[in-house]
Order: sequence, then C-alpha cells, then structure tokens
Amino acid sequence: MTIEFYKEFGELGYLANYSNYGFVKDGIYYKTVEHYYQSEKFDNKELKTKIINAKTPKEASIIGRDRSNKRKDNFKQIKKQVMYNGILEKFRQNRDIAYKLIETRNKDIAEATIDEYYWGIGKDKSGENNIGKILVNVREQIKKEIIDNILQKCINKKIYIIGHDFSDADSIFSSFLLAKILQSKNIDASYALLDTYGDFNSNDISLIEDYIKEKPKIVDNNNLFILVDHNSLNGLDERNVLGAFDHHVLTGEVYDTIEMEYSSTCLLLYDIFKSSYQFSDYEKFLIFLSCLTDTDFLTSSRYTIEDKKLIKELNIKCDVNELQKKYFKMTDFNLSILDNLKQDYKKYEKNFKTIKRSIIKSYSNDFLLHHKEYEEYIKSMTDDYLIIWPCYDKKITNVYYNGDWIKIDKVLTSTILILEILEKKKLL
Ligand SMILES: [Mn+2]
Repeated sequence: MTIEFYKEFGELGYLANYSNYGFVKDGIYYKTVEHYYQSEKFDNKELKTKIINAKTPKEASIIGRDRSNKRKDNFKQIKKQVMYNGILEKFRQNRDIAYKLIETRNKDIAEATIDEYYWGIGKDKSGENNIGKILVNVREQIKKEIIDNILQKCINKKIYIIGHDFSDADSIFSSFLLAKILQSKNIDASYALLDTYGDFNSNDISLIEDYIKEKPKIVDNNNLFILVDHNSLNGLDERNVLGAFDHHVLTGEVYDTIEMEYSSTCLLLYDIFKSSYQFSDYEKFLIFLSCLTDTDFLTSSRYTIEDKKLIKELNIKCDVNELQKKYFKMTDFNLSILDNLKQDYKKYEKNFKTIKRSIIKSYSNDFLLHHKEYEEYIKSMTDDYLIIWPCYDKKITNVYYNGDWIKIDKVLTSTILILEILEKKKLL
C-alpha cells in the first residue's frame, strides 16, 4: 500500500516540504524544508539570507527557482542529498510528526503532485518520486536513531522489561523476547513484572504457564524500565522509563517510543530486530502465539495482510484449531453474570471519568439470548460501564455503553479504539 500526500494541508500535510515544521541546521533556523532546500542552492550570502527570511515557503521557492541567480556548480549532483538532510532534520527536531511518520510502518510514500516528475509521481504516476523515497529513508533512519538511543541509555545499567498490568500473553512474551534481544547486545536486561501488578489476564493464563517456564523478576518502581505492549507511565517516574515498544495508541508519555500497528508487540519486535537478532524456533513460536491471542485467533481486523506475510516468514507448523480449542475461551453463560463481567475486566480513565469495562466473547446466538440480562444487570449499577461483546461467527462487535448498544462491523476488542469510536459518536 502507498500513502499519497498532496500539499501541506490535512492529515498527511506534515509530509510536505511546505508544512510548518522548522528546524535548526548549522546554527541557522529554517522555517520549513523548502526554505532550507532553496537556500542551499546558492553560495551568495545575501541571496541565502533573503531566502531564509522569506515569509512563506512559496516565496522562498520563487526566489530559489529564479534562473537568473547563479547556483552552486555541483548543485545538480548534491540536490538529493540536500533534500534528504533537510527532511531528516525536520523529523529529528519535531518528535510529534516523527511518531506519525513511524506509524506509517513499512508503507510506500508518494508525493502526488501532477506536474512534478522528479520529486513526485506526476500526473500519470510514472515519476521518480524522489521525495517519497527520501521520506521512507528518513523514516527508517529516525526509527533506527530512537532504538539506538534507547540501547545507548541501557549500557552498564540494570534494565527491566515490563508489559502492562493484568498481563496478557503478548505482554509477557514480548517482555521475555525483548530481554533476550537486549542480552544478545550485551545489555543487562531481565523480563519483569511490577510488584503492584494484578494477576495475569485470565484468558491467557494457561497459555502463559504452558509456554514460558522462566519466571519474571518481581520488582518495585524504583528501577530502570523499558515498556512493552503499552506506553503509559502509569505512575512510574518518566526518568526511569528509557523507552517503549507498543502496538496500541501512542500516549506521548514516553519520549523514545516506537509505536506501530501490528497484530502483537511480539510481531513488531520481530520485524524491528529480525535483521540484527537470530530468533530461535521457540521464540518464533511465542511470536506466533502472541498474534493468536491478540487477534482472537486471527479473526480481528488487526490481523492485516502485511502481518500475514510476517507470520508466514516465521514458518510455524501447527494446528491453529487445536490451539484455539485449548486456549481460546468463549464466555461460559452457565456462570453468573457477575463472574463473567469479572473475567476480562479493566478500568480506564477517559475524559475525567472512570470507565469500567468487561469483554464478553460469544457467537451471535448467545448474544441474542443473553445481552438483555447483561444490560439489565449493568443498568442497576451507577458507574460508567462498557461491555465489549464480539460475535465471532458474524465478525461483528456489539458495544454497550450508558444505555446504548452500538454495532461495529468487525471483531474489535481494543478498548482504546472503542473509546475513540464512542467519543467520535459523542457518546462519551
Ligand atoms: Mn498486545
């Protein structure tokens, strides 16, 4: 898939050279990449200053493109490098858009300008697209710099890798894997749990116990951490959190965060580190299992075509149906409503409200039979309560919140994404 952007406006506008993201290079402040690029065409100091001080990128471009001004003799040879340097500094010095660029994962990028065949793709899309290629290279470079920066901070320190509270399989497996990866890079890393954490997620507990024999270290918050499978400080001192790797929504609470949408954090770690770390067959199997549990056994929309390709690379030979029978628990309606609401329960803070959420998993028949009694039960409480109820046969998710059932036409169990949907519908 290719991301096509056009001009400096809208959601993808941050990719354009005209977009309003300044940076300092060699002691000079440039308002935009365009100001930098145009001024680099010339040796003449006066002309350079005029371009740098131009009020708008358009104005800088008009002066820079004026052919009556003498350009550097070798500019043609260096112009791609100049462009790369400018775009790299823009993203290096504006972390908010660096995160956005990283979130485009491995997608191609194209500047869809109709009259530009060198920098863009041109009208018939046959152009060289050099800007798009540079953005992809900058993305890889920025990602590498953030990871290197995290690793650098770990040298000669004792580091604990921790997932989120009420850990699920992905949290445990990804902290275990990242500890192994870091150990191979001579970092003293251990996979761990905070001493304040609650029990393992009850859906994944038997899978975790069957496949991880090494026990996590139990530590207090007075240590150095790297977070996996979440990127919220949750009361930790930010100076103690050296970085985060996550596949959920970015919180911005941890500066050196790599956040991209993948089926699981383990799969994200695999994609990032596969060129520098040799994953064993056992580790590859853990990655595979984490994808099963984080995508409801490959049924959720999170399991994309790109992830399917990565899973294929893992070359796992096993019967998913067998694993599903053994480990994927639907809600048992013979149990009491209270017991089932407690099964997959978590509290969320949103818009200064505490929202309690439970996940119920079933086929649509069970939903039709039981949702009224669950609704009645919830209504008797005074709290803000959210029920997420995916139906695996119809591949839909029913969401109950404050008197309303909403239907989402895919299997979606990410509470964060569902809260966003409710917010957009002005139901929060
Ligand atoms: Mn996860």
